[in-house]
Order: sequence, then structure tokens, then C-alpha cells
Amino acid sequence: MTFEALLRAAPPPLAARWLGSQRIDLAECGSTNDEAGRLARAGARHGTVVIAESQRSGRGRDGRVWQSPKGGLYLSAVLRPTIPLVSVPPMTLAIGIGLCDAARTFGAPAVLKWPNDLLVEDRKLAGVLVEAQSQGQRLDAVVVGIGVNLDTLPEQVSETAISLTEAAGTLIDRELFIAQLLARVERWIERYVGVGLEAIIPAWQERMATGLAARATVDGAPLTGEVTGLDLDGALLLRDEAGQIHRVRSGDVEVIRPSVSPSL
Ligand code: BT5
Repeated sequence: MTFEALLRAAPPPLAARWLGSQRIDLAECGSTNDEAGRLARAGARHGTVVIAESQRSGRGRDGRVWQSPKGGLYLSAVLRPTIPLVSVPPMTLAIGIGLCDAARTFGAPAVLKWPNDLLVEDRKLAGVLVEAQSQGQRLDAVVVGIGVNLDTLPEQVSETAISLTEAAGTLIDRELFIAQLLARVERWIERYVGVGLEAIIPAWQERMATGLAARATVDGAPLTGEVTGLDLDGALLLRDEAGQIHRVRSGDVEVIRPSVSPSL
């Protein structure tokens, strides 16, 4: 291993203070978000983390499947932030920044795709799934799920996904990656909860995949445009051919043109 590769494989230690202070490791489960959700309902404290080596029914947004074979990282955290319920969905952006920084620490040229994807060379390395538990308008807990292809590439998504090993060009120690991930995600959760979206948006845009064209649905009508950034509330901004800017508030954005290599 070259000196440079060694440095990449062993970044300086950085410890989370509260995220993962209580940690439950499972060989297998249905979904770590379900496990963490159960723990949250049973009173688990802020920062409790569940990690599985594989999931039988890993899920993404809107009932999509998250392929979860052994060799990936499947992690969910219970958070009890003092934020209103409406502030939960944009938390995805803050988590994405921490996830992106953790991957970059190990040399992966990772970039963010709105709202919850981490890409390398236009292939998906990781995804974030944020879910809220509430009573009426009162937020009880947030469950943050993160799935990362560490050293495995699920065959069902082999064309569109990438592993961290491939993205970084070297095998990454699982525990070192978890330590970086927890520390960096913790930092960005604190910024989001303490400062708000204004601290998140510039950082997210700095890490955003550039040169993306996307197809979205705006007010029920299909729209194709260039991704230009985020609005103040975290909505995605698309510029159409006429130069008009549109806000995409929810739903998916399908990337239809590969990203340009990011400059890191
Ligand atoms: C996501 O959903 O990207 C959120 C994924 C969150 C997974 C974590 S793992 C720990 C925790 N426990 C859970 O059960 N979930 C969370 P979405 O944006 O809906 O993307 C789903 C899409 O990504 C699928 O429809 C596939 O196209 C693709 N996909 C599925 N598995 C993948 C994988 N392992 N790697 C890359 N892409 C994948």
C-alpha cells in the first residue's frame, strides 16, 4: 500500500460525542429503521444507534426496496431533537452532508443528489431515510436511516450503484468508517438543530452533484430542467429551457444526464 493510500485508509480519529453512545449491533434484521423505531417508542435515548450486517427488508422512500446484503452498512439512529415536525424532512439534507464528508474522508469523490442520495460517478453509493414519530403536531422522535454499500455491490442494482471500496479505490475498515460517519453526521445534526437550514444549504450546495439535468413533476406537470441548487427552505431549484426557475418541493427527481466530475 502506498503512503497516500495508507493515509486515506486511516484518517485522523474523530469521535462522536453522543451519536452512537448507545449502540446495538445485529447480525441481521428486517429493517434497522423498524428496530430503531421500536426502541424509540420504548423510550430509547437521543443518539441510540442500531447497526445491522444485513437486512431482510431494507427500505427506501415510498416503499422502495433498499438492497441490503452482507458487506453493506445499515445504520439507524434515534434522535430526539427539539424541532417542529415540519423541520424533519429537511434534516435529510444535513445527514447527507455528514455522510458525504465521511465518504470523502476515505477518498471517495462523493457528491449529493437531492434529496437523499450520495453518488460517485453518477452511481449510488448511499441513501438516507428520515422518518418521524409524532403525536399530533408534537415530535416524539426522528429515526435516521443510512445505507452504504461498503465492500459489496448488490446484484439487483449493479448497473446503478457503487461500493465504497470501488469509489475509494481501496478497502475501507468498517469500524473506521462508522466512527467517521457518526462523528460527521452528529456535527451536521447539531448545526441543523442549533442554527437551522441556513447553515445547511450552502454546505449542501458545495457538495451537490454539478451538471445534472433532471426530470420532475411540478404542480402535476412534467418538467425537465437543469439542477441549479436549493431554495431557502430546502426545495430543489430547476431551470427550464426558457431560463425560468422552478421549485421542486417533494417527490422524486430523476437524473437524466450524468454529472460532471466534481472538483473536491
Ligand atoms: C433511499 O431510498 O435511498 C434510502 C435508503 C435508506 C436505507 C437505510 S439502510 C438502514 C435503514 N434501514 C432501512 O430499512 N432503510 C434505511 P430511495 O431514495 O427511495 O432509493 C431507493 C432506490 O435506490 C431503489 O429503488 C433502487 O433503485 C436503489 N437501490 C436499492 N438498493 C440500493 C443499494 N444497496 N445501493 C444503491 N442503490 C440502491
